[in-house]
Amino acid sequence: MLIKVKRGWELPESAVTPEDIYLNRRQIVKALGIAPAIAATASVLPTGMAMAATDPDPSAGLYPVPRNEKYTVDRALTEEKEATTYNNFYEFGSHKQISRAAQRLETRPWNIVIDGMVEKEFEIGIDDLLKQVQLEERVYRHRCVEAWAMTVPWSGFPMKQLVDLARPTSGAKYVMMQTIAESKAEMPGLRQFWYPWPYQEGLTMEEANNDLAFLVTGMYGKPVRPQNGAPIRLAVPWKYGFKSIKSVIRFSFTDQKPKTFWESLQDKEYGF
Ligand SMILES: Nc1nc2c(c(=O)[nH]1)N[C@H]1C(S)=C(S)[C@@H](COP(=O)(O)O)O[C@H]1N2
Ligand SMILES: [Mo]
Repeated sequence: MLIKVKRGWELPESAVTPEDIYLNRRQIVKALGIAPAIAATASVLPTGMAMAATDPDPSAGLYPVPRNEKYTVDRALTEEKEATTYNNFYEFGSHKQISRAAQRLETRPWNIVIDGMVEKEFEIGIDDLLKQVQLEERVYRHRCVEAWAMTVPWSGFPMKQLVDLARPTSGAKYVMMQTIAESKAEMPGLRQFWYPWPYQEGLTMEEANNDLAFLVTGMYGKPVRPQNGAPIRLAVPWKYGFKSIKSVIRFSFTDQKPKTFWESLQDKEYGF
């Protein structure tokens, strides 16, 4: 097993003052739309005002989607319970038991920015994006550098469909992706300031257009869970798990090789 970072000096999460009482930017935006009068007195706002992950997901009706039999693996599926309770998502903590904490992630509204070397930069809401793509199910295996692996029936669409919507210019060589990192109350791991937030990953244009590169929006016939990267994450089965960036809010097309989260921490063990 590879050791990612020296952990001995990390602050235990319990030693940090909880910030739940503060309103984060997204909550403020949403609160303003609903009740401008109370938005001023932030501390009395009920936390349930913004959509919690436990609310009905507006995309729930889209699943299950037909399985693409071209992509299956010769392995038993990982139990759903396991795939949704043993996770890596450092924004919620640098251990595997982040699934409960991840329920705080507000997955609606969820706007995705497409920018950089594209014909025209734009922003699109996840539910609008879902209307413009063809969803299918694929069984992929992903392997973490820590030597555990999962076999999961993901639902989503080939990343090529997003590239086509984005219309990169001919000079674009890479696509850089970024995970949301707006609120420490929502994502307590962001308090671990020594990590290079936001989580960032990259693919070459060739990799992004490879039919295997899959943008995941569902799993086990349901919308993808927050702990697994709701509402949209990557799955690139020919790479280690760390490439499969979760909860993406930005796809940026560029001719510069993007810096990636793990590479900037330990480039010997985590290549591009
Ligand atoms: N934003 C973000 N994406 C991430 C990570 C992370 O910490 N933050 N961890 C990566 C790693 S190391 C792995 S192995 C997979 C784990 O995905 P899973 O929890 O759905 O199995 O997510 C990847 N994507
Ligand atoms: Mo990983």
